[in-house]
Amino acid sequence: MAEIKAEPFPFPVKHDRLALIVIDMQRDFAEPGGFGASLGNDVSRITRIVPDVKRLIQGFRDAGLPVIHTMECHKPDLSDLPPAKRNRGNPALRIGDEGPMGRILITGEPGTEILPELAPLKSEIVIEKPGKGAFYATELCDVLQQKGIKQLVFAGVTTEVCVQTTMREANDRGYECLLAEEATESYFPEFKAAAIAMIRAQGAIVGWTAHVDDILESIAYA
Ligand code: C5J
Repeated sequence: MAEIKAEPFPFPVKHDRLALIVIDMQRDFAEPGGFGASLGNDVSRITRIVPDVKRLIQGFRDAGLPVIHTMECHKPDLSDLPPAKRNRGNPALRIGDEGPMGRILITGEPGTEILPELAPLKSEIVIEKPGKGAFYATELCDVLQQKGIKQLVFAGVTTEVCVQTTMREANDRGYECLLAEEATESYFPEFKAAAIAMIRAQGAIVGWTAHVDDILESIAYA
């Protein structure tokens, strides 16, 4: 059986069942003036992982494997935004407010878009999600079932919020999950480290973690 070098033990990869999920690599989380910055975060941490996310995406495309992108965003009338989410955190700009890149985290606004360097191909699926987890109130489950996907490699931001939430949702639905360590980031380095540790603890209780190079080497020979 093929394996990817991973922690806490090798990931038993089935290349014909594998997809990449790139979580929320949006301008609103990565650029000054966006939602992440309005919460007081240092967004330069997020832009630093772009080269690793890009080469992971390219590796999956070159191998002919599915790449799925997600975007955290809401309808312009905010009907899918619970007040509890909108009011949380006392940010300088709330979701739906007009900011320098358009309305914060609203579908179709410039700041909500995926970073241009990581833009989805027209043929790739983009899941718009109103929650932190990508399975909540989306078509992701149906998409994965239609494609026969059973294993998911995760990249994107932030490690301990939308990435970890989605990995836990996927794990509970029976998917084997592998987090690409250099292709995920948090505004808080200690939270990234803790998320990685808790994901792979207790015999991969949520999933595995691996280096981008080891994942790319495996899919190059798929
Ligand atoms: C957050 C995310 N952190 N994509 N969203 O609000 O992790």
